[in-house]
Amino acid sequence: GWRTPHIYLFQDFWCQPREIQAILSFQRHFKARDLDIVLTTIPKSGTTWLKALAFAIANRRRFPVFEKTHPLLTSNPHDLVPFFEYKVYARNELPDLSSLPDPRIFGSHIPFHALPETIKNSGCKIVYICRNPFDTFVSQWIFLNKVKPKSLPDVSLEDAFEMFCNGAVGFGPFWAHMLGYWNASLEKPEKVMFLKYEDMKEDTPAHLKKLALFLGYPFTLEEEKAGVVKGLAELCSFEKMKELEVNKSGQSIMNFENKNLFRKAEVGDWVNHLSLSMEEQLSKVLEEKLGGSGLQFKIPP
Ligand code: PPS
Repeated sequence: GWRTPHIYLFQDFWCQPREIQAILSFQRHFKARDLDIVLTTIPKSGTTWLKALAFAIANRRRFPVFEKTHPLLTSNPHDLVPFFEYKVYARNELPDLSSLPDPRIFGSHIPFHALPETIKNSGCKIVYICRNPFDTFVSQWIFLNKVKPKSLPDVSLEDAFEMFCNGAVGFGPFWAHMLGYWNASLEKPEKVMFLKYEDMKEDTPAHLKKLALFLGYPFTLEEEKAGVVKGLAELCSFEKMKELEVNKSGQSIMNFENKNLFRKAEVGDWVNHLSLSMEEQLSKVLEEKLGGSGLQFKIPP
């Protein structure tokens, strides 16, 4: 019987067989440009948010933040910033990306070690957003049960948790995914930026300024005075995006409904789902796998 998702270890990370063709095509055929921006995440750690923020920042001359016709008001971020593996390379034909205007912005869940050399060797920027594994796990588990075929039974919290702690989760193990980008950002801070979901939530404007500077589109003092940083944060906020018509209906990633991308967006919601022994088990995994790396999470309580 079906209890847990069927995923396989491929190039040292876990994925579904249907994703492999597109991943290989992306690795073989993509040619990066110096002005490209590549946003990377493990699923459910803030991908949709980061896509919205980077799009709004890098395109704000073409699409001013306060304009009533801003694309983010009528399009889901995953349509404006496509995933390499779910959209760009997921078709039978190779895409023609040469005519796309700069800056081209793409997303990927692929771990750092599996990114094509062209991305690592060009001047393009990589931004990674990392979320604490407790909330990421809960968000993944709830999402999985929402989008799985109705004919299949729900995956239990216990089964999903065992897989997560063993590393068997899409694009994981999560610790290897995080450490790959964490170490890359320490080695090449001008190339790879490492953001944390919890920090971004705590002080969004400060992180937007850092992100804009890193991407090469720093906010001017004039913009700051005119409230552009704050306006941009509001445009991309969970509260704003969740209520947009396009995000209440419609589909962006494969056959998933956009509304499933917006749930609670809280830090620490995991306490409502995980038992004390689960908390202990996952804490132990974090200590074992991330201890000594310098990568830590601020999570209540
Ligand atoms: S995906 O499928 O990997 O692209 O999903 P991802 O966007 O990474 O993760 C979904 C979680 O992010 C929350 N979310 C947001 N947080 C802050 N700001 C904005 N704008 C935003 N949009 C989505 C979303 O609610 C999911 O987290 P949970 O904890 O499940 O609510």
